[in-house]
Amino acid sequence: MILFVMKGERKCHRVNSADTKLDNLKTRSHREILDESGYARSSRLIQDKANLGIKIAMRTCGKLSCLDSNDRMRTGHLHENKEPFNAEPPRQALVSSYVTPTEFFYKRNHGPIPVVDDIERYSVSVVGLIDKPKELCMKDITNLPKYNITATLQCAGNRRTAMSKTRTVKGVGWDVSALGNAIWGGAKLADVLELVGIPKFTSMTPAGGKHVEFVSVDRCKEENGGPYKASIPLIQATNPEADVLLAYEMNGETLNRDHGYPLRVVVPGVIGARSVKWLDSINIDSQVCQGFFMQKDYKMFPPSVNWDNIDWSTRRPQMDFPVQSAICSLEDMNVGRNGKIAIKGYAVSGGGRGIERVDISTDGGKTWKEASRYQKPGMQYIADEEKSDKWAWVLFEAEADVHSNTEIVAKAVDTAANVQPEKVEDIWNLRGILNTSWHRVHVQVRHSSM
Ligand SMILES: Nc1nc2c(c(=O)[nH]1)N[C@H]1C(S)=C(S)[C@@H](COP(=O)(O)O)O[C@H]1N2
Ligand SMILES: [Mo]
Repeated sequence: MILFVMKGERKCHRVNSADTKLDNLKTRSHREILDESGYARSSRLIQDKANLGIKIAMRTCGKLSCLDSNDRMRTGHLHENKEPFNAEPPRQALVSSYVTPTEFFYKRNHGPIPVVDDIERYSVSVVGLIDKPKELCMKDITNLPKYNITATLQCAGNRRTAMSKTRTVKGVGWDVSALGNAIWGGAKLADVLELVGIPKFTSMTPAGGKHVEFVSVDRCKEENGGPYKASIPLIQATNPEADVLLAYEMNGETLNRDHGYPLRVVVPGVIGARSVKWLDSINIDSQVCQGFFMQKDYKMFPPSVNWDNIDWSTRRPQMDFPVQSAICSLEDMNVGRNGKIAIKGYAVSGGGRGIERVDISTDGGKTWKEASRYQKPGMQYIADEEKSDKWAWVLFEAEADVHSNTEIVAKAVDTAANVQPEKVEDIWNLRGILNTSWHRVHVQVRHSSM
């Protein structure tokens, strides 16, 4: 199995809290560090919570993203050779297990990855349209009942590269692996909000709060150096069945820096962009978050909208993910021998809708047969069943007899009978999001000469 697809080398040295001398940095907002490869590293104090004196250091790099606590994965992924750090695993590795090992879980960042190292003094401020704003420390959160929720996180830009072949789109080029399925451990947001006096199933606070905004520690250029942020409706946040988590664990281990240490939001069934990492504060607001990634990005436009006529205010921020599937056992182009080939991949839908069916065609979409589906080994997957993980992907498997050059296609159907659209052209949009068109791979058969 080929696990490593390198697109560029990254060298960084660690800057830990001892090196950065946070206290000295208080007076200087910026300090440059040159590493052995000559790249300018900036170690910046990005936050000093006024009343608590909480310090969070963030590293930024001149040209390359920095390595972090889990250096191993930085060399184990296909990645973009640019900042910020984005990575996805090779297709084959992605579906080799139901739960995606953390090192194979895609990484999507809009700014440099922050270091939050003073965990004793770390806290989440809960502010806004509530009676009593509060600072919650890690203990307050870990003392709440802990839930392990298996949920697939998928970037809205997954499969963007294929969409850009129709017409150019703006955004990071992703193959089919900008998603992963993890077991997230943490407190339910509904329980956390109860700590600040917001009861379960609240759609509006007495002061008029209807949205829960998550504000992070990291800084992005799209926000003009401000923090990454996003919001979800209060009714979703206070519904324990929606399983929105403040997660401090991923796959049974402490969340690592790439994925949001020490605390991140996980909004199951919704595009990855709303699952804010490195949570800094929660703001109860009367309106939807006005941040860049809610208002000027991650919105779905029709194919007729281009950069000259776009009016961002005409569309709502994308939330639920539509039904998606992709074949992972084959690349876009394959040369194989006459005979049987294995077709394996994933299917997933948003909003907690299960996968009802995965159809496979070995003749470019003329005829179809159903693939078998599974989640946990030895347990039959049935969409909608209690035992099935409703927020998680379903892996599928089929076998095909291929005797001539052909196109193999996959399309999934969810429990609401939503089907993936046939053609990418029909759903093309200038930001290249939500490419959920039928996934096609080409197989060229080489007939052996006896
Ligand atoms: N603070 C912060 N949270 C963030 C982002 C970010 O850049 N900063 N990226 C978002 C996007 S677009 C996605 S798809 C997911 C990716 O999560 P992962 O890196 O853990 O896979 O995180 C989301 N949360
Ligand atoms: Mo994303």
